[in-house]
Amino acid sequence: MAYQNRSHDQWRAIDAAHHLHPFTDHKALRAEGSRIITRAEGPYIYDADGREILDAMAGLWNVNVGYGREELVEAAAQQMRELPFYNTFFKSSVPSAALLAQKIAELAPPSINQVFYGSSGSESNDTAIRLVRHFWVLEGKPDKQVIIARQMGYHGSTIAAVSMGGMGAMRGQLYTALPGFEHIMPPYAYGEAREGESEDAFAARAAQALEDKILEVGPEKVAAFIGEPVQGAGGVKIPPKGYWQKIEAICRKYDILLMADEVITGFGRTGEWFGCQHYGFTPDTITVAKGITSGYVPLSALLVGDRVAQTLIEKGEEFYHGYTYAGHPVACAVALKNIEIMEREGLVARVRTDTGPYLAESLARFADHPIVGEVRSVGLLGAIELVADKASKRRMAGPGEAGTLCRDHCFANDYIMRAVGDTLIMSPPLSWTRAEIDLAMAKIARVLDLTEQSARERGWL
Ligand code: PXG
Repeated sequence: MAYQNRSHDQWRAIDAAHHLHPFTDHKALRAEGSRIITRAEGPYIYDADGREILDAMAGLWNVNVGYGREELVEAAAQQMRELPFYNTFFKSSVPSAALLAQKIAELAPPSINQVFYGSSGSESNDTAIRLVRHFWVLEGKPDKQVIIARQMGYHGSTIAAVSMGGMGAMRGQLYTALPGFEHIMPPYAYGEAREGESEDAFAARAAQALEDKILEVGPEKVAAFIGEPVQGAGGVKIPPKGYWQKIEAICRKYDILLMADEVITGFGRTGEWFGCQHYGFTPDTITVAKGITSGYVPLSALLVGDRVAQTLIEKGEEFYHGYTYAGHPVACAVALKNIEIMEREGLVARVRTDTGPYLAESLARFADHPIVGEVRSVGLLGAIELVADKASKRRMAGPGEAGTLCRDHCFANDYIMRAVGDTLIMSPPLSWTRAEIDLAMAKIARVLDLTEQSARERGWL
């Protein structure tokens, strides 16, 4: 095997010498050393010591068909042999990009029929920002430029994506944020609902925040609203029933485009091909990445609804935008094979009817655990929120400290969940069966107990 010829420490030394990691305190990481993952198979990843680790994050929310899929390797190899690269600029195209666009149009809501490719969620969100603003200029309404997004929303790491995003720490490092973005409250009932407020009333209040913001900015200046159907990196924040219908109605009332960022929810995560189908609303654009190729190679896309596409196509003016790797033939060939696997194995329906409900039922058992404030899930997205006191929702320690403690217990027990603040989240491969969910639940039971014990030792409880 390719990278089995050095020890973990040797790999760590090579890595620490020259590699700057994303989202990392580099001083702390170099003191501690990275965990080097050398291979993976099915639901497991293996580190350089050969430890077998159950990966309940599917890589980074993306390895939806699981690891070790030879068919995807073959699809890439065959495409590389035949045509490793050609661009899709200057009136050229490649078959896999065309076929994938056709396939996506078939899976997406009926009014979404066009695809603009990129290589990452951030890139495709930049495409989305540029395209919706350009759309309004073509429509003769050049003042409609402001995009309204949400606090705790994650749309990527480029300057535009962070300016649009609602992550406080990231925005703090923008130093100069791009203008033209506004933010409203997230539909996060556990953290934001008032004492005694019903689900309906909270949904109405969270959606009303959009209408209030539109009126504050002026509808003639607002281009679009963007949201993730379920806020992923913000902590798997699942909207209350009716929220998306209300948001959609407000967008239509003021003639504002509705943009869905489905980088996490796209390609089956909620038990439908797209999260908007799960929640029953129809966006004007959908951003996808991650699960489109199950992460085997990078690919993203902006799916464009008929209204925006028609204007773009009919006006006949060049849209000066595009990336070298837009419609990369290898990435598109892998995506086609990935979707074929998902269809053949019925993975989306399985999440909807079997593994999704089973995950919900399994996680619910932890609701009574002394340090658990709330468990929530939709499809194969799950979250466990840690608190010191259930009634007051008081946190155990400083921001994120309990979450980090629990995550470290996960790692030490060969299990991967991610912590967002004090919320532990999971987003396992859609190929997981009940058996893998059971394995994960056994790990969770153990790490919650260990976290409680460590918290007591620290005087947090
Ligand atoms: N939108 C959403 C909803 C995302 O979750 C992006 C856009 C950006 O995609 P790229 O491919 O540019 O990273 C994302 C990515 C985490 C984590 O730790 C989440 C993401 C990326 C990296 C880390 O939760 N989401």
